[in-house]
Order: sequence, then structure tokens, then C-alpha cells
Amino acid sequence: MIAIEVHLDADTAATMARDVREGLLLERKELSPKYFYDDRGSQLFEQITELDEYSPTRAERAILAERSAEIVAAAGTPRSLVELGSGSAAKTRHLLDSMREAGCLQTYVPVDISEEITHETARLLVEEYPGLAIHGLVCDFEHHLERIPDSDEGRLIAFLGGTIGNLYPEARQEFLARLAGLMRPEDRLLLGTDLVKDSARLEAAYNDADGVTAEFNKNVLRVLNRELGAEFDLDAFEHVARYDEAEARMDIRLRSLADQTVWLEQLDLAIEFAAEEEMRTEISAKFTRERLRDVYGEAGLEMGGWFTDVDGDYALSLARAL
Ligand code: SAH
Ligand code: AVI
Repeated sequence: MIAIEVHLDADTAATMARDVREGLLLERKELSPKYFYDDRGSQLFEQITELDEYSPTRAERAILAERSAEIVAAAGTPRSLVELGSGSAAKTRHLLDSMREAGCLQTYVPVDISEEITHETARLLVEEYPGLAIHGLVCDFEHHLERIPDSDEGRLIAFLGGTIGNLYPEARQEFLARLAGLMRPEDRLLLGTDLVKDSARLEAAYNDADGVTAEFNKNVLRVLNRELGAEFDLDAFEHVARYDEAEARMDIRLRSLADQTVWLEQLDLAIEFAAEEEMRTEISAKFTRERLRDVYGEAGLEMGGWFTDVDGDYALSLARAL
């Protein structure tokens, strides 16, 4: 009942090398957040979801616990649940339960760049949902969206956790437009978005007292050390996370603590960092309903449902392709 296709190959390694080289050679250095998520990075993210300061996961879980049945009905009782950036699929169980109760659940398609967590999630889900067919894809959803199995029986395409906020506006539009182009009239997108809120709360969520987010942020350096033979000294960088009001997004960086040169063996590249220089590793955009409506419109999607938690901190929205 489990089939998992892995599309991480020599091409993926070459893409990583190219991405990292390009990012490190920019005047304002940056790295892509997709490289946080090796096995350790996925585990650190799971720890983040349990932090007192980090509310999006709890808020999304509360919405799903209360309104999954309504969401599944509004999505037309789809046979298949596709989940982009599925990770541990912890909250997804609410949707699977509602689909099972509605008698429509047939297939779950987890799509994630992290191989270990996708295998583990699939293993647990076949046990929990006897008869469920799992067709997983280990790939980069920014490049391999077309590999998602097509179906004329209705698909609910969930993109939870607020991960859409980790894409830059241009990449986000391109991604949503491609997704819209792949959606049949009966398919629905279920998108999780963290909402604009008080900046002190947002900054606390990304600067937790236990330093888990700092570890998660520095994990990208561990990944580069392993995958590209880089020689980053993790103690020579510190975690920085600020809310950018103008862009309505968290801006997450690593700041060099000294003048230093870092060698990346497989790129045959030496990169200089000045003391205090910051390298961006992630953005996390925060939305309003109006802003999201525009984002959908520009991508050829139309919002058809809006579900928030009691505090109005987080939203799930349903959309269809125009
Ligand atoms: N949906 C889960 C996990 C969110 S963490 C939740 O809501 O808790 C973000 C997830 O997206 C991780 O599992 C990570 O491995 C995956 N991811 C990040 N960038 C990706 C990309 N470009 N392609 C595929 N998966 C990606
Ligand atoms: C996965 N993503 C939505 C998280 C976020 O909040 O942007 C990743 C994260 N980065 C730091 N903390 C959590």
C-alpha cells in the first residue's frame, strides 16, 4: 500500500551546489530554507512546533480539529489528499479522519524534500489508516510539481504549516500559478497561512528561550558542511530573527561573529564574511485576508473558504483554479 518515489538525484545535488554558490556570491549573502530539512532539521522543526512561543502549529491544529469535516465537505469530498511539505503530517490526521468518516478517503500523497520523515510518516499512516494507499514523492515541490499524480476523482491539495510564507513573492507566485495550472475544476487547494500580528509576539516565536530555532537555523550550515564539504564553524555565527513591518515578514539570518573565510571543498570556493555580516537563511511571510485574496488572484486562483482560530492568528483558506 506504500509507494514512495524519490526524485533526489545527481541533478538535485547539482542544483544545491549551484544555489549555494549563487547565494554566497551575492552582495547580500543568502541560503535557501529548503536546505534546513535533513533528518536533524526535520526533528528540530518538530521541536519548534511544540514551543510555547511558536503558535502557528497549535492554531492550525485547533482549526483542523474543529472544522476538518466542514473543509472536506466544502472541498467536494475528494478521494485523494495531496500534501505539499508534509513533514510528520501530524495535523493532517484530522483531514484524513474526516475523509474516512465521509467515506471518500482512498489515497494520500505526501510530497516532501526530506526522505527520512516521508518514509516514517508513510509507515505510520498505513498502520493508522488500514486500506489507505500512500503514493509519496520525495522531491522539491518548487521543481517537481508536475509529478503529483493526476486524478479526475477530486483532490484536496493541502499546503499546511505556513510554509508558503517561506517562499519569496516571485517564487510564490510562480509556484501558485503552476499549481493552479495543474488543478482540475474539482480540485481544491487548502492553504495554511500565519497572519499579521503584534511584532513582539512574532519576534518571540522565532527567538525562543530554549534556542531551538537558533539550532534549526544553524542546521543549514551543518547540511552544507556534510553535503558540500564546507567548513562552517557553527560557533562563529549567531541566530538573528527580526520582523520586517514593511514586507510583513520575519527575516531570519545568521550573523558572522568575526572576520572569517569559509572553504567549501566541493564548490572549490572560499567565501569571506566580515564581522557582523548577516546572511539571510529564511523569510516567513505573514498575511492578511485581503493580501491573500490578491495573491490568489494574481496566480489564477480564487478563494472559496476562510477558517481562522479564535484569536485570528492563523488562517486556512480553500481555493480553486479559475
Ligand atoms: N506541514 C508540516 C511541516 C512544515 S515544515 C507542518 O505543518 O508542520 C516544512 C516542510 O516542508 C518540511 O517537512 C520540509 O522538508 C518541507 N519542504 C521545505 N521546502 C521544500 C521544498 N522545496 N520541496 C519539498 N518539501 C519542502
Ligand atoms: C516551515 N515554516 C512555515 C516555519 C516558519 O514559521 O516559517 C519554519 C520556521 N523557521 C523558524 N521557525 C520555524
